[in-house]
Amino acid sequence: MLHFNTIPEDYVKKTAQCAQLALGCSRAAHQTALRGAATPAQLASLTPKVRAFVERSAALCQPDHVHVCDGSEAEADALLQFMQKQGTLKSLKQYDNCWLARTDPADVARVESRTFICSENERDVVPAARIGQKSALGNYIAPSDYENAVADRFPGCMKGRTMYVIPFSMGPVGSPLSKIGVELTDSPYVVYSMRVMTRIGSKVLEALRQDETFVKCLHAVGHAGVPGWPCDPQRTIILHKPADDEIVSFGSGYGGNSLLGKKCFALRLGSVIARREGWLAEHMLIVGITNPQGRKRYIAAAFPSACGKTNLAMMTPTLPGYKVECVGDDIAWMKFDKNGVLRAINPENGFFGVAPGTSEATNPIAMSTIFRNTVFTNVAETEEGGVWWEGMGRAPAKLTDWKGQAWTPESKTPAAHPNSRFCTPADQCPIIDSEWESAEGVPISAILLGGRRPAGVPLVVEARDWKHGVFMGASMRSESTAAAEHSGKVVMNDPFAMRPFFGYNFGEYLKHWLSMPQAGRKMPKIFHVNWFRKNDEGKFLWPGFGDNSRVLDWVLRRCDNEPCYTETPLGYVPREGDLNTQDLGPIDMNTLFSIPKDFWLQEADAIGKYFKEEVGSDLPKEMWDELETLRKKVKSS
Ligand code: TSX
Ligand code: MN
Repeated sequence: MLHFNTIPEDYVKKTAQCAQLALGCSRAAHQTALRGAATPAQLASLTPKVRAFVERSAALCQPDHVHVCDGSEAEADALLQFMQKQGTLKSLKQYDNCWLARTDPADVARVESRTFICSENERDVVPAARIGQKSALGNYIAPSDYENAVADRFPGCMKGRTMYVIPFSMGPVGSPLSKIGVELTDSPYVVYSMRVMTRIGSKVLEALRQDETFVKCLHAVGHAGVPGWPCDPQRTIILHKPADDEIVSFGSGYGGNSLLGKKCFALRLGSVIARREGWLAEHMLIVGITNPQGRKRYIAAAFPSACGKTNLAMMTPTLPGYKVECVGDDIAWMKFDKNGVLRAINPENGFFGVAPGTSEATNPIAMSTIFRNTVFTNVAETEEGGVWWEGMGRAPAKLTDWKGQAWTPESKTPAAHPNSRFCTPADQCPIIDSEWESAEGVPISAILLGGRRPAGVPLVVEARDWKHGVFMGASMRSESTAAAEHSGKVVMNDPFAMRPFFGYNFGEYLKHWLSMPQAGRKMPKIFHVNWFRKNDEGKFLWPGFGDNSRVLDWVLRRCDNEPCYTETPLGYVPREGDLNTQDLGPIDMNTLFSIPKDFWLQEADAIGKYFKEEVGSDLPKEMWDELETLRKKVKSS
């Protein structure tokens, strides 16, 4: 795509003429912002590759103006002014520099069915068992279909609009673990969100002068949608082409569909780059944990959606003397250093967290992070110019719901959309870790995997070794609200919490994980946790939240090789008395750690069926061996 090697004759001239107006025609506010925008000198100051990308994309999309983002405060102010005039954002008067956006009701979440990975060979993307069919582990698109999808949507799509050029860094600018992208978008909401979620602007262009490598990200919202929220849900498509370091997204302005640094770059393309370069791009939070002796360790943890990843990343421990600090809540880029230590960075610069369920009770740290310099999307608004959502506490008598309609506690629909979000700077988090922007990354002692498992799965299990840990990741499942056509909850496979985010064949992904142990490397221990086991009456057996520090305490003691464990068919678990439950009140530890034989024989069958039907001959033999070991151990238990 983007085979436009030349630009229309008059394009550079036109851009030059309009340089003073780049944020959108003759509005005074934009003229302020435009000082230092896309003057011919600035276009010329782009590195040749960035300039070529901008010019051929502009030739394709035909924006009225081009604005190169410098990342300044003045630029941010101008974007806010413009978005208020357009009706995209409104000020939330109760807080400092907080904003409310309401999307088109048809543009509220990532759309997996319209998200594709492009490669010459389908097998690069889809495991053997699913070639030519729909795969749960990634949608394939052929290069010709990719080009057609672009050609059907992009020509002239930015007419009447400004194309913003966002140079952004995933990870601290200049860190050897960081990567640069350039997103071209016609959405000022995307620009403003990208300046929260990533590092953007001139400092990134400067870094590009040392190394010209960047991921090309092209995004346009389309011309349908509601006033203030242009989008085109019927034609939405999100395309990734790893071979060309390219992402193209059309029709959606929301979240992971449009903030292309996050899921598209940091996970989907990131996983492909990581495999090529020998590191890991994972859907994991990162936290620092200091024990009562003052010893600090870091862990990374992968959980599917609705397991409270952000809550764990900002946890307030109940165990005396423990301290938890946050490095990141969603993505970890991890690489073994020359001393064999696994080092992790959070490639993001902010939190794009689900609002409903966030409260003083579930996550007081998030609550003290988000009420300044934050964009809220699709939450409810109070009469005082504040925000409200389900799970925050008592509902006010009168609200404006996420669709802009009057709402009262008697209303039958939720006031906030279930996928409503806060977009807030990470450095505002009161427990942000002192090393969160460390260029070399933080050392990882343990990797947690987990899921929402109402039955059968113990609170915590340590993998016997790395290979067993990879099997635990491959066989991860979690209870989730099923697709709209089903009712109730079902347990769904979500290996490594990466199901929607694999950039390449899942079988190859497992082989990559299996290749990590190498001479001189100190391998982190791997654990599986489940905060969500219930008893026969449907009551949670474990209090969760800050009391999860008791599990982390055991995990870290295991990292010190304390012999505080016993072997089970599933792996190592705490012996009676090994888990610190002081001051907890009664806990049914027997049920919490029970390993029901019938359940686990069924679970083994379900895992085997999944491996066979979704992966087939691409599944590494080691995974079949691990499944057989599990079966044998459960049978003889
Ligand atoms: O985030 C959660 N965590 C991790 C916290 C660090 N949640 C919320 C999940 C939705 C996103 C949890 N919910 C956790 C948990 O550990 N555990 C549970 C289940 C649970 C809910 C309520 C209680 C106990 C367990 N107790 C009372 O309501 C009193
Ligand atoms: Mn996520």
